[in-house]
Formats: sequence, structure tokens, C-alpha cells
Amino acid sequence: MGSKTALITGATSGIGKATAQIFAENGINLILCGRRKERLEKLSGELAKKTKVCFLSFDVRDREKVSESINSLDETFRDIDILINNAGNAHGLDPVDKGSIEDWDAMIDINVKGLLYVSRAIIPQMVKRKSGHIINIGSLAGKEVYPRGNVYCASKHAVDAINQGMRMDLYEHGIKVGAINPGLVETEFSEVRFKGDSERAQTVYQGYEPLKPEDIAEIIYFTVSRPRHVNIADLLVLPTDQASSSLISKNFK
Ligand code: NDP
Ligand code: 8X3
Repeated sequence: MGSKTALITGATSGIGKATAQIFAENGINLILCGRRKERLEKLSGELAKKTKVCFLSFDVRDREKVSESINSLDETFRDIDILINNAGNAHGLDPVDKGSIEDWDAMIDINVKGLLYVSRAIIPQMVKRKSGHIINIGSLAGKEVYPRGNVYCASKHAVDAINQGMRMDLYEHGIKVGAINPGLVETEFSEVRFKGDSERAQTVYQGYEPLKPEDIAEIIYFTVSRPRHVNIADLLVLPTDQASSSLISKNFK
């Protein structure tokens, strides 16, 4: 694995950051992406002790900036073997009659269109080299819908469809495509969903044991370290205390 290069979107926090850490420990070269430059600088500095690292700061909604940033990579990082399409968030948790259109735009533009922009900028080079591995971070919310989840669930159902479509279009080019779909993971996700209301965000993870970002990162590393003939195409990963979006065993112990 030592000579592989991975580009991770949303590496400044949560699942993306934990994935960067485990990849670095295993000698995978890293291109860390996100909007928050200070965090990218800090993480790059830390991980540079373990592997080759660079970072690109861009908003996945900005199509031109996405391709400009990826095209600016120097020789060391230009050939991307692994793409982790992880950047994304929920914005709001409102019934559809009261939802903020800005929140809807954000979720569609980031979780769906942003993922497509990044993929479109990278896939042609994978096709040319006849190898590559794309992991799309979907969600349990892409497998079922829950009340007030409306547009976030729609965005993750879109990721599920894109994951299947990418695989159909790319397998003949020797490219692996798969999705990891987590249930509840304790990250900054709920803080973003509730617009900085940390008290409300904390309640999402109380009374049971949620997944940790490292749990998903370990699975992502396992997925990318399988031999060439093995592709983990679609994986649902839940906390043991969760059976579906609405079934969470809280305070039963
Ligand atoms: P975090 O909020 O901790 O991380 C989200 C990451 O996405 C950040 O690094 C953020 O970076 C990046 N991001 C958000 N918006 C943009 C943007 N416009 N442009 C570029 N980067 C962006 O949440 P998670 O780690 O939990 O989320 C990662 C993925 O996992 C998401 O796709 C989420 O939907 C999915 N997921 C999360 C679950 C959970 O329970 N936490 C469950 C199932 C799926 P920055 O702000 O610096 O740009
Ligand atoms: C994030 C998990 O249940 O908040 O995708 O939608 S949930």
C-alpha cells in the first residue's frame, strides 16, 4: 500500500479526519480536502511525520475551484489511486412544509453535486490508468427515510444511486466503486445540522453508544486494503444499539 495516494474530502473533521489518520499510519500518501484551511494545515503537519501529505482547501460546491485545485496537484500527488467521497452534512431537521430552502440547496449542492464535481475531476485519470478505488460515504439515511429527514435522506439516496451507477460505468475499467453507509456516528455532524447548538447536538448521542469516527475509518481502511479481485460494494454499518433510523435502544442498560 505504501505507494498509493488517496484524496479525502471532508478531512477536517469526523470520519474524514479519522480516515486520514489511519491511512497515514499505513503509509498511504494523502491529499486532504476541506474548507477550513487552518485545520488542514494542522492535520497535514501532524501526518507528515508518517506519510507524504498535501492539502487542498476548496468548497465542493464551487465547480471551477474543484477542478482547478485538483489540476494544481504536483507530480507526487497527481495520480490518485483512492478517492474517499466523504464531505457532506445534514442542514436542519424540519418538516417539509417548514424547511429552509437554503438548507435544501446546501444538502443537494454539497452531498450530491459536490461529490459529482470531485469525482468528475478525478475519474478520467483512473480510467486512463485502468485502476482506482472510489468510496462513497452514504448513510443509513440513503437506505431509509425518517420523519423530518426529507432532503438529507434524498441527498443520501442520491449517493446510493450514484454509487451503483458509478460501479456500472467503471468496473470495465478496473476501477472499484463502493459505498460505506453508517448509522449514527458521533462527529460534528449534529452540531452542523443544528447550526452550532451544541446542547441539542449532544442529545443525539446520549443514552446509548454511537459509532466513533475511528470505527468507520477502520472499515474504510479494510475496504481499500483488500486484494484487487475483492470489492466491498455496499456496506451498512450501525451502532449495536441502533436497528433503524427510529429504533435506538436508549437508556436500556
Ligand atoms: P463532520 O461534520 O464531522 O464532517 C463533515 C466534513 O465535510 C468536514 O470535514 C467538512 O469540512 C466537510 N464539508 C462539509 N461541507 C463542505 C463543503 N461545502 N465543501 C467541502 N467540504 C465540506 O461530519 P461526519 O464526519 O459525520 O460526516 C462525513 C460524512 O459522513 C458525510 O457525508 C455525512 O453525511 C456522512 N454520515 C455521517 C453520519 C453521522 O452520524 N455522523 C452517519 C452517516 C453518514 P469543512 O467544514 O472544513 O469544509
Ligand atoms: C447521518 C445519520 O440518522 O442523522 O447520516 O441521518 S442520521
